[in-house]
Parts: sequence; structure tokens; C-alpha cells
Amino acid sequence: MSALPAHKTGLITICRENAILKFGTFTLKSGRESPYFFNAGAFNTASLLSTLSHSYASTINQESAFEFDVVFGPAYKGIPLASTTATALYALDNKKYANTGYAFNRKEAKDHGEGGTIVGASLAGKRVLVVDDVITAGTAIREAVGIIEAAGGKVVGIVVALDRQERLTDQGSESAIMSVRRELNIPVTAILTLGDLIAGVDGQEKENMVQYRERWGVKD
Ligand code: OMP
Repeated sequence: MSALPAHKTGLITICRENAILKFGTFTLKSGRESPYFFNAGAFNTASLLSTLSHSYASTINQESAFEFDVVFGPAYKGIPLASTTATALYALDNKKYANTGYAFNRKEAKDHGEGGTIVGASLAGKRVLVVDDVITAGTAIREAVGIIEAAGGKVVGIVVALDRQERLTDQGSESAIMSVRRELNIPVTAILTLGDLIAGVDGQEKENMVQYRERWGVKD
């Protein structure tokens, strides 16, 4: 069916079987109408979340350019991603990641108790790796970078579950990941891409995604 590595094919199958990857007509945050939608919130059982966090951890661990102190997940969907990825990294290498911190932001600043908008490890002066669900136009990721910088952290890398590989503008040739890489000069990587999804499905669903890629996609 496809030339994808087994771990990607396996993950795509899990996404399809559990309605994490859905087909139909979906309006995206960017306003574009998409024939598919990836809902990371549907990794909602212990085994699904464990599969996902181990995918993040092995993607991060393979990327030697990622040297970081804290894993950060933007609220809300990034919160379980950061916490479970930190524990999955520790399971992978308990020496290398023993002191790796994890943190996330509150959507509303707290003005009592410990206060502030960051929960978990302090970001001040730290190298921060962002884990998030999906990148389309890059708005969510840019917001996360702003939150981390405001807390005194330095973003050194970004990992998402899915890079939708879409053009930022109607006629442009750059995707959100390409522009974030260029602007911040940091590694940005994805567990799966639109190209992987297209390689991993068949029939009308594949056809619809190919058409969508022709309209909005950048080259793999
Ligand atoms: P951008 O901020 O445009 O990069 O869109 C990313 C966000 O859109 C994600 O954090 C999700 O909230 C949402 N999203 C999905 O969850 N899955 C998709 O397949 C597409 C989107 C989207 O709206 O683009």
C-alpha cells in the first residue's frame, strides 16, 4: 500500500481506527475547508496516549539537534502532551532525561496562590522544546513561542504530531513549519505529515487529500 516505515503505518492505522483522523468536510482555524481533520484530543485512553507520547519521545530522541531543559505544551491540548512526553523520554533514557522539566501555560493568569501563567518547571533562562498537536498556518505555535519568551525561556525546537504542509498564503511556496524554521532558526519536526497520511490511506479519502494538497499544499 505504501512505502512508509512500519511505525508511521501503525500510527496512521491507530488514528483511523479511533477517529483521531477523520474524513468529511471541516472548517479549519485558518478558515480553509479541509477533507480531513486530525483530532489529537481523541488520543483519550491510557493506551492511545501512551502510543502518542512514545512517538513524540522517539522522534525527539532521534533528533540530535534537540538539546533542551524543559518540554513545554501549550494549553489545552499540549498539557497532556508535555507531561506524558516527559515521562516517555524518561522511560527511553532515564539518565539523559532524569532532570528534564515539563511545563504548560494557563489560559488565564492566576493572581493568587503561586500566581503567574506557567505551571511546572520554570522557563527562565531555560532551553525549551515545544510539543504541540497540529501545525497548519502556525498561529498556535507562534503564540506558544511568545508565551515562552515572555517567561524568559528560549525555544530551541518544536515537535508536532502532524504537519499539514500547507501554504501560508494563497500563492506562496512556504509552509508554516518552513517559515518558523527560517524565522527562529531552530529545528521543527513532525511525527506525521500530510504526505505520510496520503501514502497511508486509499480510495476516495486519498483522492480528496491529494486534491486538497494540490490546492493548499507545499512540496514534501
Ligand atoms: P494553526 O494555528 O493554523 O497552525 O492551526 C493549528 C491548530 O488548529 C491546532 O492546534 C488545532 O487546534 C487545530 N487543528 C487541528 O487540531 N487539526 C487539524 O487537522 C487542523 C487544525 C486547524 O484548525 O488547522
